[in-house]
Amino acid sequence: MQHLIEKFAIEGELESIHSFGQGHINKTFLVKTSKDEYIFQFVNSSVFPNVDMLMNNIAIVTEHLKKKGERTLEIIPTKSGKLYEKYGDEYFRGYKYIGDSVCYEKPSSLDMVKKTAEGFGRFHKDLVDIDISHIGDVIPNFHNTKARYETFADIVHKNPADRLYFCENEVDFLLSRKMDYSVIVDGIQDGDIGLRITHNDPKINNIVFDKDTNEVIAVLDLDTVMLGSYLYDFGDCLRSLFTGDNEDNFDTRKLVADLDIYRAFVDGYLAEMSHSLSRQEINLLPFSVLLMAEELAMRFLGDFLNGDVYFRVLYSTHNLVRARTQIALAKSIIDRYDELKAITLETYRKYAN
Ligand code: ADP
Ligand code: GN1
Ligand code: MG
Repeated sequence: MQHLIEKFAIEGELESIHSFGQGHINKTFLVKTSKDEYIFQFVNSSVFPNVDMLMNNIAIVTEHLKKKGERTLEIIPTKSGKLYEKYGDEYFRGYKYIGDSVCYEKPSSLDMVKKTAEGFGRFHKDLVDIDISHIGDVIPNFHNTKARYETFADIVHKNPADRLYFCENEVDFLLSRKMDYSVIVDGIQDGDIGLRITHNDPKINNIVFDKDTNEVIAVLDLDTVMLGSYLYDFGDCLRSLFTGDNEDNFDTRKLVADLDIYRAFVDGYLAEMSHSLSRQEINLLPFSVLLMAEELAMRFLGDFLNGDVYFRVLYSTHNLVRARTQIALAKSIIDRYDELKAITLETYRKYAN
């Protein structure tokens, strides 16, 4: 790795390399030199086959954010000016480490939930006028839930790893929600829902906060930035805030769609975005959380049935446990749907004038 890192335009002498962060996809390292600190990552090339397109997207988006006065990721090019270095089958890239920052796996207060929502809301707002003509589709159909359903139903039918026996109830639940999967995809096709540049992996651990003031410094993990719907980011972020670090937990009985978390998030998001959303998008905010929980449940369960080829797993039923968490959350959202809707409209009215 030392040899690889020295191909990049870093300043100072290399002092240490440590494994860093807890993502499911990339391998991340904190690298210290005598002068500065950096983040280096092996980009998972089976998840992201077109690293050229991915790095190009990040370069365009970070340039745009910088022009808006935001702090953002700063790519460290190689000494020969490339945005990444190929190493065997893997791709290696570097960023400046955003110092005096802290990153959380889950929120410790409602204020932090609100700030997370404002952070992603501002990210959406800043990118509303970006030129999209050079931004590529890094993972086609990433949040196309209709397509996710077709893939899932096909895996269930083929049962490739012979594991269907372990999860028949979970499969039945997800297949029974088919009516949900076309709502946003069809809305985009009909033009009721805008196609925008979105983050597509909007978790609290993809934001860095100031270690002293706890204000949002920057949005990270821009690998999946591409065209999508604001609803995907809204729903996916809340989905992950509801599960916190219980995504891998065996005990789903206590998992609920917490109304205070929802209220704080909607408040933060609409503070930035209330004037940029259509009526249809506002109405679908609570639905988007349900949809993202169902979509991720299909992805985890599909991967379990496939024999664990996508998400990094630590034991053989890991993806099944993760899918059960998302299903428990989806059921709680269905139970509390009227309350979530009321909170959405009440908050919207607060910002609409
Ligand atoms: P993954 O795709 O695997 O989630 P991330 O790009 O999110 O990888 O990086 C993993 C973690 O590393 C982040 O959650 C964050 O804590 C930290 N991190 C990544 N880039 C930076 C950076 N430039 N400055 C500070 N911390 C960073
Ligand atoms: C993956 O990289 P990470 O761990 O933040 C996944 C997301 C899922 C998440 C579930 C590119 O995100 O879509 O929501 O796991 N990212 C990709 O924990 O598939
Ligand atoms: Mg991440």
